[in-house]
Amino acid sequence: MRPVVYTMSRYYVALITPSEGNVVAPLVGARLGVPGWGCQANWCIDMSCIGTAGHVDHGKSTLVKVLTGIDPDRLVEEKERGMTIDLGFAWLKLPSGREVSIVDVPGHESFIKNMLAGVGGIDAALLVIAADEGVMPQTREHLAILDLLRVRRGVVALTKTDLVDEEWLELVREEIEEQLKPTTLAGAAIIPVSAYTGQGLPELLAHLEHILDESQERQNIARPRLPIDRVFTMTGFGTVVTGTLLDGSFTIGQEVEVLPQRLRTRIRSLQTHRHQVEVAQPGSRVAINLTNVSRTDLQRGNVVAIPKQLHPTLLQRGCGSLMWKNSSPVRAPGRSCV
Ligand SMILES: Nc1nc2c(ncn2[C@@H]2O[C@H](COP(=O)(O)OP(=O)(O)OP(=O)(O)O)[C@@H](O)[C@H]2O)c(=O)[nH]1
Ligand SMILES: [Mg+2]
Repeated sequence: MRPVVYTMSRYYVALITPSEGNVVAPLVGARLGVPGWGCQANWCIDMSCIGTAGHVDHGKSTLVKVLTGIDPDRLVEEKERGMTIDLGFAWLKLPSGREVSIVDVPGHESFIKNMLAGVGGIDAALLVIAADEGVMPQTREHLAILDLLRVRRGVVALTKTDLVDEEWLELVREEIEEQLKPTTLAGAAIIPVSAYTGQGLPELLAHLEHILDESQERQNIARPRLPIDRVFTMTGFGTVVTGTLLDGSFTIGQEVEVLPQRLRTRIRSLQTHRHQVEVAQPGSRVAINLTNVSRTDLQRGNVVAIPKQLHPTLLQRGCGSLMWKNSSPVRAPGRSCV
């Protein structure tokens, strides 16, 4: 069961859910009823989602662009400032033909909330560390967040290798291994790459394939949840929301509700990687065109679900870990329950 991170002003709390059936939806606090009631648990061949992580300017977006051919920096302001501000999205086909979504996050500390919104539903992390700078504050912070979220699959892209020599590369590699040791990504492969020369990119792709093959299949308990990470209006279509789909599938024409507002609406159309689909699968990046709701009624953090399956609440019992900003997660012995 994936924990949920609440962001507060100076620290993060990951709530580890106390039983299989209870899920706290980001920013909402929604309680899912007793597990297994009225639905058959089953497992399905999944789509996978990878999230980038790493310090500002370490080359995350450039790497995503060379791997996928899609520029994840889509805002004018991002182009002007030469940095990622909000989440970016891309996808690629791995050598086996498996399609994988990539969520590209900003590295600047001012946009850490956007980073948190992006890594909630990922299967594996692509931690990008520039070889010339090595481990930096947001490398540590992003790593600590991945650790709190129990992201156990990941690979380190040690990028910008065209700027350093072999001796330096070895020193940085040792430093990274040390940083990874106390985290869920301990022992993760470190692959030297350069987005400029193309060095190491085939090895990186092969390794991503390997860790996704090993990862657990996505759960389908017929209780789909889509934490919204983007809302926009498309001329001629209306309101569209996007997110990573968890725990079930959505179908065109299905009635859904948006929480916590409890707005009833219907799915007019569904897209994954810009292709129309009839059914959106758990683990996939999904864009949902919703009927009869306005863009201004919705915001990031709202959750699309099946009517009456999730109940918004402000209280949730659970166990958590506390992480002070720019430090490693601090765990109370046996975890703290609130
Ligand atoms: N020499 C060299 N420069 C690179 C490489 N990859 C990226 N860069 C440069 O590093 C700078 C930052 O790259 P970005 O991809 O924007 O970095 P980022 O990690 O996405 O930055 P934020 O999203 O703002 O955190 C840009 O000027 C890139 O051209 C590389 O492999 N080699
Ligand atoms: Mg970027």
